[in-house]
Amino acid sequence: MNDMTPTREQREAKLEGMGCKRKRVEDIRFTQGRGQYVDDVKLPGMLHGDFVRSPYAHARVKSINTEKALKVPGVLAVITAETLKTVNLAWMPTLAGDVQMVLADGKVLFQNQEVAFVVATDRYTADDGINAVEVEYEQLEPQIDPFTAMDPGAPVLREDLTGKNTGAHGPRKHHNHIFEWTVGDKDLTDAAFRKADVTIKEMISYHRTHPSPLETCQSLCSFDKIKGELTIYGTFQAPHVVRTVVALIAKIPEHKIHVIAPDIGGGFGNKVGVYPGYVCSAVASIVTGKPVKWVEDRIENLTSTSFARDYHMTTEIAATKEGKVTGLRVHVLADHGAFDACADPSKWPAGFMNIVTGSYDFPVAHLAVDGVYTNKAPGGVAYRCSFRVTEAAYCIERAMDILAQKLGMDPAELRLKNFIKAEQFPYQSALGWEYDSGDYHTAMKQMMEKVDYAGLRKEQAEKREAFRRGETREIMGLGVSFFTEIVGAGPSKNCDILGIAMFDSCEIRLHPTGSGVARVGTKSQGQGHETTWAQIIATEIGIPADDITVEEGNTDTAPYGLGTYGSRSTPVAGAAIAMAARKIKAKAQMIAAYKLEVHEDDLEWDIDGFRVKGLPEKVLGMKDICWIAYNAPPPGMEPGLEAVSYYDPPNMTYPFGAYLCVMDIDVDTGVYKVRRFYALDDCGTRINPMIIEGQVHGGLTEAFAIAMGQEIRYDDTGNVMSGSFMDFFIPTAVETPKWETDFTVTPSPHHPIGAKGVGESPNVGGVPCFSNAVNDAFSFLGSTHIQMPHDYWRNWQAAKALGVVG
Ligand code: MCN
Ligand code: CUM
Repeated sequence: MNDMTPTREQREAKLEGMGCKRKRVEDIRFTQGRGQYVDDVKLPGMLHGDFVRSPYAHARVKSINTEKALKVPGVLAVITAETLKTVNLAWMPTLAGDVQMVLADGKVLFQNQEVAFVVATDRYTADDGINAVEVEYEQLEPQIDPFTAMDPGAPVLREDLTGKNTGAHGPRKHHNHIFEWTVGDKDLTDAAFRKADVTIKEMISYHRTHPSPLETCQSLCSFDKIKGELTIYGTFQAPHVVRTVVALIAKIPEHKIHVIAPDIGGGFGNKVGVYPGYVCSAVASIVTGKPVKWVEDRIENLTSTSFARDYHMTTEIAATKEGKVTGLRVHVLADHGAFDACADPSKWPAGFMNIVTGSYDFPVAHLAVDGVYTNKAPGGVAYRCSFRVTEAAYCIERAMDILAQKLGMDPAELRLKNFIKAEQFPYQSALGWEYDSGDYHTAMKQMMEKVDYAGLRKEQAEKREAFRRGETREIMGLGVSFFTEIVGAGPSKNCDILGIAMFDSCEIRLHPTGSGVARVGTKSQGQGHETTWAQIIATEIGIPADDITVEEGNTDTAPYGLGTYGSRSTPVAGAAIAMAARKIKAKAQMIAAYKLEVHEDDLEWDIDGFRVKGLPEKVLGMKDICWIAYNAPPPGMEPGLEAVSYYDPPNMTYPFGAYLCVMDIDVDTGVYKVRRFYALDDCGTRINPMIIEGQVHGGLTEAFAIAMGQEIRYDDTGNVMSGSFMDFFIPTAVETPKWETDFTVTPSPHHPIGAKGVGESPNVGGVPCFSNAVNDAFSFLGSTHIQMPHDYWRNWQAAKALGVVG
């Protein structure tokens, strides 16, 4: 061996495979302003469309007069529901089995609903056209409060559903009822409550909020009349699904539809749903024969596209006096707005809310969810939610604290007492899930040790005494949260979107000189897939990550996949990538065996190639194998080195984490300070620790925003009170706390590389952690549950209600 031969460590390092903090390759273009977003795409002769929107939450549309608008120089068309009816597109199916107006058809059902689409030579002219469209409305009584939506005298919102007593998810109890979904054993649960030593009951609300990505939703459609082909550029988290749905609805053959999701400036779930803008820009292109672009502004994004949460959860826990939980009963009132446009796998009207038993060994549980219509924007689920896991985690984590308070137990101790034990995995939950793996006690204890939990509790006790003595006006809260996520939708046996099974895919093609391209069915919106997917391949087949280009988002080139949301990319596509790589490796092994003149079984894999067992000098590197595969394959073998894998996972993956927040609140002003925030995440095998840390930082910042101030609010008549960043809290670096991150590793037993998702975990675990910190701070003054968001004003209100400020 001469001095130039790289060591094993050097060979390994060169790959930048799994476990490496590889720098984000996409950032080379993003940080230089060279990203290519939808609004950067400019096609010849392109027109611009924009919406006339409703000022009212509930009104009859008596007439729409477009005459004056059409006379505005530069305005080429005004599309209304009447126009859309000629192509059968006035209404569109939602992802939740409901239908939704594309443009107001006889009625408007929420403020800022799309009423007409004005197409003009530029955006400003379109706006002039909007101002010239005359709409006559007759105001109707709005239904804003979900709690009275099913009252006998509540106004009828959805006239199109008149006489329909059954919806997509079963019987409807009232004209504003969407569905009732129940899971679990009611009789056994009721019995557990009758026998319980201790019970708690609380209405825990997770308010309405919005993901508000930096880049709003947008599309650019171009219909080629000669070829009969439709090209759609759009901010799509799931481009293939868009193509299939367009093919089914517009009756254009699927191969004549080209969907391209270029760079996306943040999705956070906002870009899963289908919006009227997409449909209108496509129809407008067909009508005008020109490409038509639609770009939302911030107000439109915040007030009309997919909101998140809006779950009101009446939660009860039964327990023994020693603090062992014996039953959980939850009823949810879900406010879905005007149309049920929730983005969940079809069979799950309330997503994976039935993970509400959390990390605890509940012998029995029962969950019932009622969805109702109100005069608010439709949507639901979006915002780092893992399909309602955020709501479930908030519900159970708040409830466990309330139980601890009632029992006079420490909240961390109560959790340790009730955790599912490591030896119980795979664990069958009372509400029907099989948790694949976990080690909760180790994670919790690591957290408690790292933060000196006992020391913090001691300090808190002293501060409480000082507060009682009148020596300080500051109260201290310790927020504990422990969450279990369920990500990786999903096994096609229980997960589909509009009948499309939720597998994912990867195609890898290696080139003769030892580099290659990997095309994947997912679509990054900032998660760094171009970086991490290449790392999986690097480790699997020994080609440096830098030599692999990763492509996503073009339905003409990428294999069919279901896209990126629900932290499914690593659990599902990550597995497809490893499996495709393994197919390549299997062929490479045959080539190596032939070349090295041994039997395949006599070879072993070694970092970046094969070597003959017991003969470490007899090696053939992967780069050489690539050349041979094309230029001198073994007799009878097809040339080339490529593979494709479609992966249908056997189960979801179950990441988890232990978080702690230390907060100080000044009761006289309500001003809080996050003194410390510690987040331990376990997402199984870690592909890129730096990217994971970035995901956790981002998710915690969003959790902080939601728990501590962010809210989409409506007044009694349905006016949106938080339609811009003046009123909707977006934390900047100034407000954002410092994050301490940590981890344990419990690999998923069924995933080819043992990885679980992580993108949504910090939001799922973060919100209850902040909220528990605020509630813990106030608890010694006699409160049990203070509703989010915990902004300064509400903290001060809470202090006032507890009688500690005048
Ligand atoms: N990762 C890893 N090791 C693991 C798990 C994940 O290195 N064990 C890496 C992955 O390779 C990937 C990233 O972490 O680069 C996120 O992976 P994953 O958890 O699989 O989540 P997805 O890629 O499916 O992303 C979706 C998730 C969701 S649903 C929302 S919402 C969200 C989030 O990601 N939106 C985001 N994070 C976001 N981050 C940015 N910057 N922008 C968004 O819009
Ligand atoms: Cu639910 S927000 Mo993400 O799944 O795109």
